[in-house]
Amino acid sequence: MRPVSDSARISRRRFLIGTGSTLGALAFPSLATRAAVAAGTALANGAHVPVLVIGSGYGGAVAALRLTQAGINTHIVEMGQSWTTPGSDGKIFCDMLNPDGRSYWLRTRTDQPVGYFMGIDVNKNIPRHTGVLDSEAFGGIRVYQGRGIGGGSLVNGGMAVTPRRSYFEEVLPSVDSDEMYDIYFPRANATLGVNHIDSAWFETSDCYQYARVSRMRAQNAGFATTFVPNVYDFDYMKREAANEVTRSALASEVIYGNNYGKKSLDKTYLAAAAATGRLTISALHIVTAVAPAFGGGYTVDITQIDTSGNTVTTKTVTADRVFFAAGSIGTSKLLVSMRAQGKLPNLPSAVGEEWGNNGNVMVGRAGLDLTGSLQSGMPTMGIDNWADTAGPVFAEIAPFPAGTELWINLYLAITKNPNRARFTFNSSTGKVDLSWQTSYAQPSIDAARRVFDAINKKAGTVYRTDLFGAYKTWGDDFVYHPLGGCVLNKATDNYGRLPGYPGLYVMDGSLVPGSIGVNPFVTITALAERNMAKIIATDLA
Ligand code: FAE
Repeated sequence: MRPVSDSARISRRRFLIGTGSTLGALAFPSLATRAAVAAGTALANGAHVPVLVIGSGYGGAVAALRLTQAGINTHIVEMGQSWTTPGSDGKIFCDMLNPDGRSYWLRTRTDQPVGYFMGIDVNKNIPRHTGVLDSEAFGGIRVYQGRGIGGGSLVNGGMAVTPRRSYFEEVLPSVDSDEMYDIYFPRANATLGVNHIDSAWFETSDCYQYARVSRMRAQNAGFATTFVPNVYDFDYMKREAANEVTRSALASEVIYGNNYGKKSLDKTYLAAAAATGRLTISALHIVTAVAPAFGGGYTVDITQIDTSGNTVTTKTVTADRVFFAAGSIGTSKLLVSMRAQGKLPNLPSAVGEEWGNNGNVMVGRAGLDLTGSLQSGMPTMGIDNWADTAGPVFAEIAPFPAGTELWINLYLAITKNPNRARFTFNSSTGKVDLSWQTSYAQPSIDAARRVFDAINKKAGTVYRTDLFGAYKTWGDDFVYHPLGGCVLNKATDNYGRLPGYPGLYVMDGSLVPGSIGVNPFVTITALAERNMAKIIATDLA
């Protein structure tokens, strides 16, 4: 298989999407930056499809592209909405500073990752809507996830990092790393549209002042820094800075979506899949159950919702094959509850195990360094202390795009945290619990301290203790990088097939056992490319 061409990647293809009765026929958006949607027909009750993909994030988008290119009609069922229609302000997504109903998934109040300032809760009341960022709460952790056609690609910071080979081999020893680094990582990077910042521009642009001062402080304390590639179009960002185009990354757009500049999956993998004419998508459709069907294939129960989260109708369809790509949380929850409820009773005991937070912990430093009132929402630099065996850390230098000078240096540290949690079905609530406890973040804090204590000491600066609560230094109770729960070669075979259930596959971040040492979407994409190549060649030939 070959990667899609550049023109396929960046052209605005039309999705065939079933939006159900709630959205009706959608007009072609006036904004030329988002993929267009032609109203189609959502899956009808009783319908049969050859392949049903649950979720339209990285795993689902790779599956959809490679299946449709192989000539197979594919239907994606996505619980979030399509993000193609501008709101009353003419924009599809709201920015970080002015969150409205578009920001959060079915909440009446925002739940910002950095939710405090000077120790005061800065969250805002918002209308309840199927917004783009979900903050899903379990007992000991809140898990941020993207909702909508494009999944996490809609909300994330676009950092596109190929993991260190030695750590990849440690985490996924059953995978042929030659193949990954020769074929599938390059294929994923090319198809995602990964690009690099112009380093000369970086050195002079106001919007990366925050990254330059954090680099300077890290280097002064003896730490190495590295540029990080991104799927945000850096040429577009340059033109934003020059006031030639509408601002997005430079207009505090991140975590609630980007209106311009970011090559989210709806403009890359999903656009290319739609261009084959073999992809259809049902948005605002939540898969609630999967079970073997009489006579072969699987029945899939679906709840269709409106944009307020109310049930519109329920449907049961059948599919010859089902790809679980609902993300680490979504896939694990579905499979664990199907096993407990006797719908997929033979799933292995490894399903639901080995969930981790990629060692995520967030922290801010205060000082007198000017970090800039204009900050690009797209991070492009990291502090690399992974070689420190006493506490490996790769810390993304994160923006704090408040539109005013706040002297805040913010970081998302990715650490090697050995703690893992388990999903279990709770028969009294009918929900799936996750056993992670906030105290499990301690190894991450300890590792991050090895970097930031040293930086603070050298710079004469201190931790901010006001951003994650009153007198709370560490953002240790939420995660951007959920991984695991259905680990490759343990819960599935070595290519994502679920044992005992021919035609059921897992294709997302749940395959990666809890940690990958860098921001994870390139790994999830490349692993899905590898697995799909095998599955198409052997199961679907
Ligand atoms: P994901 O992209 O979450 O897609 C799953 C899809 O399934 C979603 O669209 C769901 O709405 C849908 N779904 C779930 N349950 C159901 C159901 N029952 N029925 C129908 N649909 C369902 O999964 N990673 C990086 O590499 N670089 C970054 O810079 C970065 N920044 C981030 C910033 C934020 C704020 C967040 C939240 C995440 C960030 N990530 C970043 C993580 C990255 O987005 C994440 O690892 C991937 O999106 C996971 O890909 P999956 O395909 O596993």
